[in-house]
Amino acid sequence: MKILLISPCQLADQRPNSMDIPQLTLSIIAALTPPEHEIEIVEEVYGDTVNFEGDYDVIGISIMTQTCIRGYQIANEFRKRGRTVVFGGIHATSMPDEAIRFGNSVVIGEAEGLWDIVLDDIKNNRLKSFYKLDKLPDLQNHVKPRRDLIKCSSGKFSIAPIETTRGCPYNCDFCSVSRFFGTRQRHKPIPGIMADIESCNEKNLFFLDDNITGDKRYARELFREMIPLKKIWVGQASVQVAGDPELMSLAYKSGCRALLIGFESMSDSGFNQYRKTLKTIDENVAAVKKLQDNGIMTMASLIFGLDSDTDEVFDVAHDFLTRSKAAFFQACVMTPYPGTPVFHRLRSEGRILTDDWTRFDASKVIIRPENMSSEDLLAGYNKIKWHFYANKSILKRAYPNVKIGFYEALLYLSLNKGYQKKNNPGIASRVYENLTDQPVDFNVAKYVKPVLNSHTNLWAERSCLNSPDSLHVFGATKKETVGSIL
Ligand code: B12
Ligand code: SF4
Repeated sequence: MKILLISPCQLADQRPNSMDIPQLTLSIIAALTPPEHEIEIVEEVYGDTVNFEGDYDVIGISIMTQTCIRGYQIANEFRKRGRTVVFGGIHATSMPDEAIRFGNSVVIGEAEGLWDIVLDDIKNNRLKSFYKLDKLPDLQNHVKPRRDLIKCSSGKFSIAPIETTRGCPYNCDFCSVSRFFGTRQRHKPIPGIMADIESCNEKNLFFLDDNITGDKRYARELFREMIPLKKIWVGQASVQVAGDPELMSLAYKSGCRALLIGFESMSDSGFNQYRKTLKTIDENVAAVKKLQDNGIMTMASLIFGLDSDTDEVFDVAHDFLTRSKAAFFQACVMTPYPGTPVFHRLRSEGRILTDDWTRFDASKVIIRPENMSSEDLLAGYNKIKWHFYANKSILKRAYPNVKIGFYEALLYLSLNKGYQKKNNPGIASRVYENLTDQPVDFNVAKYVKPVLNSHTNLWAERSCLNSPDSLHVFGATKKETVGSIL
């Protein structure tokens, strides 16, 4: 069969600059595809165009919440032409009843162990609406991604995405990761990762893992093995890494130059709620400095609009960023992603202002916070980003970061200037709300109407309009059974 895999990109104004890191997802699905099939990949974010007239047998679309509407539009076009559409990805997993209205089938959760069955079922005309494994796949048998099918350069940088683990033990209530990938970290075997890295021509690597140092023993071994490869890499870790001098030193030697650290909350009660952060601002400042002393720059990731936040949170965050001289800053607005406890709480309290999924990108105010107005959240969010990426601030924060070396100085300056351009407050210039005559009922048909074709099953038509409760929770306590398909 001829298969087209698509990663859609929703908003026209996000296309050129929003994502500098290529996706690994579609190249993994391509690698899971039996060799008898022909595969093409389209990443809209890189300007690839979808050929709706192509003679494809199967269209696989990977959707995140903010890209799902575009994914549904693409699916409609293919279904008008009688093609078979299969959805997968974090949004399809969170909202399978929604996704099935636009596709012939939905893969809930990870594709390993399912994708070849889906293809076999399509070939034999017995495709089911939903496929889901009862247990998380074992990454010991992971496949080597089809890197020949993806682009690894964007703008000035050429960077290859690498995945070593899945799952996160922290289970933050606003995040879908531990609900999707489980609360226990699963690892890919290190020899396979080394072979994958060695096959990358790119000097620079990006580790997709939510917490590359989550399992310190595994991380130490991985970093030791990486030293002779002489790559440069960036990744994401929890702040606890700064408490382990040996791990920081090994990370640096293996090529680590910057880590995104999710500090998330800057308010006192938030510290308690999101335990992965250190207790006080002083401790967090000290952690960033320790990383700098070990040659590693920090991208501090903070979320604004948590229930524990008052408008004072912006001053606390500003103080933290100024004192720590963090190299980069990822400012997120609290976004209630479907399937998370925060979604249910805010929805039941009527605090989600829009059900337009395109606005769920963590950079737009779409909620009424508990302890400040939406307008104050927007103003504080815009201001703190603007201050951080002002020329004066870039200069003030430079020294401990650029002293690391020439390459690091270049990275510091180019990323800061890039983010300065991207973080123009104009981008998030208003609070996003539904029009007054449009209820926030999560009926996506307001934004894109499903097209029916001969494959559409009655169940999909009768199914409830949405079920944001449906994200399957894989917890450590869940009874693990042999994989079965719904
Ligand atoms: C790395 C990463 C990034 C990187 C790179 C993204 C990229 N190019 O891949 C960067 C930093 C650029 C980024 C940006 C953003 N990200 Co991000 N990112 C991640 C992260 C950490 C890993 C993604 C990944 O590659 N995972 C590994 C792959 C293999 O997993 P996967 O994509 O889920 O695919 C598997 C299954 O889902 C399934 N599958 C997926 N698609 C399909 C399709 C078919 C047909 C089938 C059968 C199966 C299938 O099979 C795959 C293999 O099992 C995730 C968290 C996470 N752990 O997933 C967040 C995550 C995906 N990001 C998130 C967000 C919000 C964003 C941003 C909006 C943040 C922002 N404000 O800028 C942007 C949006 C970018 C965009 N695409 O428009 C959220 C999405 C939430 C949601 N419900 O949509 C996540 C889940 C993080 C979170 N804490 O909630 N991100
Ligand atoms: S926000 Fe980060 S630490 Fe919290 S559950 Fe998500 S991935 Fe884990």
